[in-house]
Amino acid sequence: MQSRFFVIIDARGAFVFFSTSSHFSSHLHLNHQPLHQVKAEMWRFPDRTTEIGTMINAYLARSKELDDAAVHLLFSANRWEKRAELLRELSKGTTLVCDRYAFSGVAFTAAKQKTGMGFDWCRAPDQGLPAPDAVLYLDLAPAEAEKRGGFGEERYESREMLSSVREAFDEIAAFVDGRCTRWVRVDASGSVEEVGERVGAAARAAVEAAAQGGVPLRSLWDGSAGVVGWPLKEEEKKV
Ligand code: FDM
Ligand code: MG
Repeated sequence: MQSRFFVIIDARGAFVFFSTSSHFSSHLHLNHQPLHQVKAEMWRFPDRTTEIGTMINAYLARSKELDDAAVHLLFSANRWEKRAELLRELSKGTTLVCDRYAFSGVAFTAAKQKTGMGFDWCRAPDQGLPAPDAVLYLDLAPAEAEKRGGFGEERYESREMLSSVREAFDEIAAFVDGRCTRWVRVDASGSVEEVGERVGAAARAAVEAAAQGGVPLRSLWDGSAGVVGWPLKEEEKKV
């Protein structure tokens, strides 16, 4: 079974669609239907469990102030510190479904509109990380997002910020779609069941398209084969 890599960008307060356990021999389920009998793992970024993730968590929870550029680099470093494990799982044939990735990194920092921190600057630190086969972007109007549970507790959860983030995502979509990944916009308005149906259909299509392709792992952001540290050496596959 060829391994695949997908990213979901979940609107704040949206629902959980995946009933994958974190064990790596679990099966990927979408909308409560087994999608494929594939070995799948659910990941998320930021990974708040590492030391870097602890700093990010404190920043998001507003208990710590950090420089905008520094925190952007921490989010990126949080992906880099998981790179070896991510590549190892892919080399073992595990399909990874990941909640947020570098696309959120670029969108949230670019949305701050700081001088000198445009899209090029925001993309730079993630250059060379593996690109996912597809991005499922769950799009929701900020006015709708704020009605959902838990909204407003963390940094960035304001209508103004999310409007700016949404515009940034449109630019990112235009830049990455067809270059290093496939960008699939999913309407995240409506009930749990409705959104679940849409995500299920989009994910099914993405998995099927990726399963046919035999496409090699590509790199952020240019789609080249230059993924840092890939393919793994024999001894790196073990660990
Ligand atoms: N976020 C997430 C960033 O600002 N940069 C990143 O690189 C990533 C992965 O952190 F507001 C933001 C996006 C969101 C917050 O929230 C994480 P969740 O609920 O854990 O996805
Ligand atoms: Mg989330």
